[in-house]
Amino acid sequence: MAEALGTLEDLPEAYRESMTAAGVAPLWPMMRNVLPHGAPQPQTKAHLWAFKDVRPLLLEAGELTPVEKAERRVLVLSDPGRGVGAMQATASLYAGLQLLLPGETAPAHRHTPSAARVVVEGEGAFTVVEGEKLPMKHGDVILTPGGTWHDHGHDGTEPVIWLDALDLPLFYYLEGSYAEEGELQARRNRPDTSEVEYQAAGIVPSRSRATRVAAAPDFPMMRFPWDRTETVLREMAEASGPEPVEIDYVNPETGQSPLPIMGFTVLMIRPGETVRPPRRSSSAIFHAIKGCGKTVIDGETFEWQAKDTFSVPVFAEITHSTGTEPAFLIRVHDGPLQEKLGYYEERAR
Ligand code: GTQ
Repeated sequence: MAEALGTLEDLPEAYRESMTAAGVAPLWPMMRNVLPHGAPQPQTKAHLWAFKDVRPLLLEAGELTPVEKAERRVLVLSDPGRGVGAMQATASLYAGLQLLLPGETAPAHRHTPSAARVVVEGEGAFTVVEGEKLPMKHGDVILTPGGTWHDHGHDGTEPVIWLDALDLPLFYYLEGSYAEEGELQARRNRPDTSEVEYQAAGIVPSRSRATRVAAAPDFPMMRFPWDRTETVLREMAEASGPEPVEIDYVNPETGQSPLPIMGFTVLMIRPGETVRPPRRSSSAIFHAIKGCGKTVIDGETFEWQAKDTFSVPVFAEITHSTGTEPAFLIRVHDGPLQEKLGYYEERAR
């Protein structure tokens, strides 16, 4: 067992002042902060944002702030471990709820961070990414990869709300976050690739054509429609044993995560089922697409309903359960980033 390390107070006042004047600081009082033993000590605090609480505030923002004054009309889900106003829900993940009213347009821009949207409420909105028009239906996951032009529009009659997840905190930390503004994009006159080339598993365009089909070649499929995900999950639940029913969204050309930093899974919790995932080095944002249930996170119980969102810190011990109806939880996580950095880890419990 290592000895307790020296503290700042152990050092003579005059020496501390001389260090400060020289612009240096001793490592050893901070050693266990920057390199804690065994596992990280996250600043992130698990939190649930109930849709019923945020929705009225978002609709009020629709009256108070025209989209022209907002560019993106978003209420950011701030990690309570960092305080309201923090532009992050976990260390690496930003989450916000965005409102677009009928007839509004959120202008075209592109930025270094990547984004993904999960449609929460309302019909008729769409996102255009590199000219590809992606319809936004309830539960759909829509990608806007870093560097791609994107604008949002709305042809429907009711407000549309979606959850934004971005890898923005990392880019900001790296001093690599910036945006450019552009003109609204001309739209390709065809359905998005999820409705054509990538509508069925195991079928992809022949390689020579693949690059010509995609609006953004590294991101051949930028919309993951909800309906067929639910169908697959329900059929997996019927056909499989007691193991948890969970799917990953992947780039259909590579089988890898569809974005470089963020990954996406959908978990179906069967009626009466309890799911105990391993402790993971990744942090996550969960969003309930359908159903209700509860999740115990490091001993704290969060009861959630459809359309609620909650955050989970790194290495948390979590247990999900549900009542008499199946529930569907999407999980946005930073596992792909951690895989690339070579430290993604799961610990059995
Ligand atoms: O819709 O492009 O929540 O650029 C934050 C930054 C949404 C967007 C956010 C963004 C967007």
